Amino acid sequence: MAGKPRLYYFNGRGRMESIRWLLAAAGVEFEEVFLETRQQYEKLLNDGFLLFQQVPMVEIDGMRLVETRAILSYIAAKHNLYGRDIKERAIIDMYVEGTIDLMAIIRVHFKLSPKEKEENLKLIIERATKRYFPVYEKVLKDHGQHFLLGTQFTWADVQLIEAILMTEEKEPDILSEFPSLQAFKARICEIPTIKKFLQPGSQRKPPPDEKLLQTANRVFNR
Ligand code: GSH
Repeated sequence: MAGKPRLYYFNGRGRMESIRWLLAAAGVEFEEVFLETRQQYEKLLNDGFLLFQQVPMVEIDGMRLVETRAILSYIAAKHNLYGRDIKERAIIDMYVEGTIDLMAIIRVHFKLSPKEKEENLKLIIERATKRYFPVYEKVLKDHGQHFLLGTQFTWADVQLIEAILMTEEKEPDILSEFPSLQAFKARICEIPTIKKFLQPGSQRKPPPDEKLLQTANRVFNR
């Protein structure tokens, strides 16, 4: 199990995408095992590799980790992206949770009926522009530094750029009222590891589609 982290998930974004983002931002190479069949999933279950019978699962440093937040916080701590003390960690956790809640609304969009999609898009725009983005905008504007935690690049920045790009896929002008977030986005996208992850051919996944849903249904017998 030594060597590069190995990620077990579908060949799609889902809950694993933030883990891919964080590893990529930290400059860590990783391997992926894509679940395509029920048999693959049953083998993982029978081998006792999935603590709660769920993916994402990541083999890393001799462990088999499940639970997305646990995996993310381990990677963040390991690569010095999780603050310098417990107070900074608490702040990072708050910022991260905001992005997770926003992305959870976006993540389900593709599965909805046309009518539900309309409602969901309204909710995405409302939550992004009224609840979450104003907070990050104010933090950046108030301290005038490059990153959410000031001069320190952290997991919170990685989550925020992922959330911004995901939201823009649904509403391209979403940052129009947020100049500090626009500048943040431009800066973060120039960080070499992130720039590389944004290039075509990287391990970043495209927006989910019907095929991904069918694969998940097949694997989970739904
Ligand atoms: N709390 C878990 C996490 O954050 O990782 C939830 C994981 C989860 O719901 N995974 C889904 C799954 O494995 C795939 S995205 N579902 C199968 C099941 O729950 O039986």
